Amino acid sequence: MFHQFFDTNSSTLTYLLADPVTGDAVIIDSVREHVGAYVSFLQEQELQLCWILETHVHADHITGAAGLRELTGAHSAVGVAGGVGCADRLLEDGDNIVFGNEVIRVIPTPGHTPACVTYQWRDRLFTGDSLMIAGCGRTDFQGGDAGALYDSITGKLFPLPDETLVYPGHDYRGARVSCIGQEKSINPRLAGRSRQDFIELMNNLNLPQPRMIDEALPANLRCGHNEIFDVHGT
Ligand SMILES: N[C@@H](CCC(=O)N[C@@H](CS)C(=O)NCC(=O)O)C(=O)O
Ligand SMILES: [Fe+2]
Repeated sequence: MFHQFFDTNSSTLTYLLADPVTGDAVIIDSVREHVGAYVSFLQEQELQLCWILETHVHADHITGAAGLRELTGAHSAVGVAGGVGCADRLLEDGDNIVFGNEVIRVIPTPGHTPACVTYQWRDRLFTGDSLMIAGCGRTDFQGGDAGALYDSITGKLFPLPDETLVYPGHDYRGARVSCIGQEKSINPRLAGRSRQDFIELMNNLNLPQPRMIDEALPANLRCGHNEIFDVHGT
């Protein structure tokens, strides 16, 4: 079972996967403002949330991890390099996340941030801000590294079968899914570009900072808790 949610404010794509037999579910890249909607969906579909997964420490929205943990008892997980000590599990290369009879494999894809991971489940990839549809994550803050991103995309994602589906962490143009073959051939940031071309392009994007970065980064490093909660130690 598979469901895609969209947050219009940050253009974040959130994914809910579930084993239809056992009802065990995971959510990838939740957004705090939609925790109520996720919980209603889980209840309507009679699912139990097991894992709250992050593709990285987000700069543009606050994760729903804190609320989802409290309301569902699910465990949170994020790449080990993210410095999110409050997470229940810190993910490393090749780790498996099990829900019901389903397995997700963790593929580190650093570059947008050092702790970015891609989740592989069946025929699909949840690439976060590593590989986007006709784009990729920026590399100008949060320890971003254009060379590392090029190596992650071309070395770890592009070798996968062309028909592997690509579900990104954001889409700013209304697209919802792509595949490896399509991105390899027509992604304008990557197709036909050398590593050096890519680095030059990424280092000259001159994008404005995400609107919520000052609020989002510290909260996401606290698993979605804001400072007021932390002062009281909860
Ligand atoms: N206008 C958006 C910008 C968001 C943004 O910078 N997104 C990051 C991901 S956290 C990115 O990599 N964007 C890629 C791009 O715009 O090409 C906001 O303020 O939230
Ligand atoms: Fe991001």
